Order: sequence, then structure tokens, then C-alpha cells
Amino acid sequence: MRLYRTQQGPYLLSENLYYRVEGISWDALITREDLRDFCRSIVERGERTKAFAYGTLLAPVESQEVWAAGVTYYRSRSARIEESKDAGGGDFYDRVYSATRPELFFKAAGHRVVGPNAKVKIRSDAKWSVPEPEMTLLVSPKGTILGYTIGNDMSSRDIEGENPLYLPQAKVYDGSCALGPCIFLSPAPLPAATRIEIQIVRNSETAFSGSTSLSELKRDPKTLVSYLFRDNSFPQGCFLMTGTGIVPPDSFTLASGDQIRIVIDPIGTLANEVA
Ligand code: DO4
Ligand code: MG
Repeated sequence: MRLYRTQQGPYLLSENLYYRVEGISWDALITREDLRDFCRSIVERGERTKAFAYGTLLAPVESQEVWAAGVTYYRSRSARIEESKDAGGGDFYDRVYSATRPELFFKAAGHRVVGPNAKVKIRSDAKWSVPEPEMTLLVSPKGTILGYTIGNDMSSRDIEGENPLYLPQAKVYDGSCALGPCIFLSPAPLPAATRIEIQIVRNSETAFSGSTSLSELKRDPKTLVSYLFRDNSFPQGCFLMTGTGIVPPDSFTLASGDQIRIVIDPIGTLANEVA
């Protein structure tokens, strides 16, 4: 079952059939501890509707905070060591990769997040920018993983590489985060074989493509959530991006007009253009 936030309200997609979710705000809906059962009961009522127009899709976030885990894949560890070597920061990334405590950072308030087909941004003072395709968890106020979406943790590598203390500036700015296209409601964790794929198209040609799988994710999503919820409350629930395992070569930087497509089957495709 997939849950979509649209300009007309929430929709469910189950076995290729659409259902409206009426009389409940997005915030109230996605903070329900029984979200999957609630959605299942709507499908079982059988009142099907027409498909929504794809152009009306919104990011699946309202007043939730978006957090992110970092250096959870070996590729991310190596890329960060390389980018920060002149600043002497490399050792930190190696240590956090194998430490018990994960790296967790605040990524975005809802208003900084863009949805499917909206434009993500690169910072005006950055010279080296990349998308980071990340499997992203929807977590309830009680800390239960309710579902999965796709996230793009847009990052300014030159700013982050100059000094690790610049991380919030490299990561948090308007349009720095994309989420969508839906919340995939699954009772079970996504299988380790789940693939994460990215393609960046520039002037109708592939400028970069890459893929990884969740088997490369070093941290257990539940453990990441338990660290995030230590001494932290999330009355509206939250989203937690689980880190990137795909980093383009150092010669690559995003440019205005680039089309970014991130695919995680069974969640779907998150497509955004760079403003
Ligand atoms: O430590 C810097 C950020 C790491 C990150 O965003 C990632 O690994 O995905
Ligand atoms: Mg990231």
C-alpha cells in the first residue's frame, strides 16, 4: 500500500486501485500509530476513486522535522575523508563509520522540503554540489517505523569539506531536501536486496548514474531511530534519512537544469530538477 499527499488531500494506492482518505489532516494521519491498519480499513471499504493527477503530488511532510544519518555506507565514509583531507578532518569520518553512536543531524523543517517534480536548490555560495539518494523512514511520535519514502539530501561538498563544523550550512538551506513520491506502508523492513538507483540527466544525456543496495547500509534503521529518540520527542513524528551509499566522482558538480531521478523499488521514483 502506498500513501500519497496531493493538493486534493491524501490518497491510497493498493493493487493498482485508488482510494481517497477523507476527513483527516496529513499531520493527524501520518502520526497515527495504527497508520497501516487505518489505511487497510479504507481499502477494505472498497470505495474506489479515480487516480489523482501526478502534477498535484506534494512532499509527504507537513510539520514533521526531517533528520538524517551520515556516513552509514562505506562509499560515504571514503568520499568524506577525501573531500576533507586538506582540512585535516578525515579521521572523524573513519571513526564515526565504525563508532557505536551514529552521526545524526537535523536536515530540514517541512517548509524547506520539496516534493516530486518540484525544484531542488544548490546554495548560491557553493561550488561543488551533489544529490544524496537516501532511503528515508517515517517514524511515529512513539518511535515506530511506519513507512518508507525516498529522500534527496542535497549537499554542498566544498563547504562541508572545508571544515566539518560547516556541516549545517552544507546541508540545511531552502530546497535542500526532497521527499516523495509516497509513503510505502510495509509491515516488514525493506529487504537488504532493495536497490537504490540515481540518474542525473543534463542536456538529454546521462551525466551520472549509480546504484547501491540496502545490504551496504551499515546501520540498522531501528537502531538509528532509537538514537534519534534518545532525550528527543517528536510530537508530530519525523522523517529520518538513512545516509547515502552513492557519491558521484569528485569531478562532478550539479548544475541548474539537471534532472535528478532516484528510484527505490517498491517505493517509486523521486524526480526533481535543479533550480
Ligand atoms: O558527515 C556528513 C554527512 C554525511 C551524509 O549526509 C551521508 O552520509 O549521507
Ligand atoms: Mg546524506
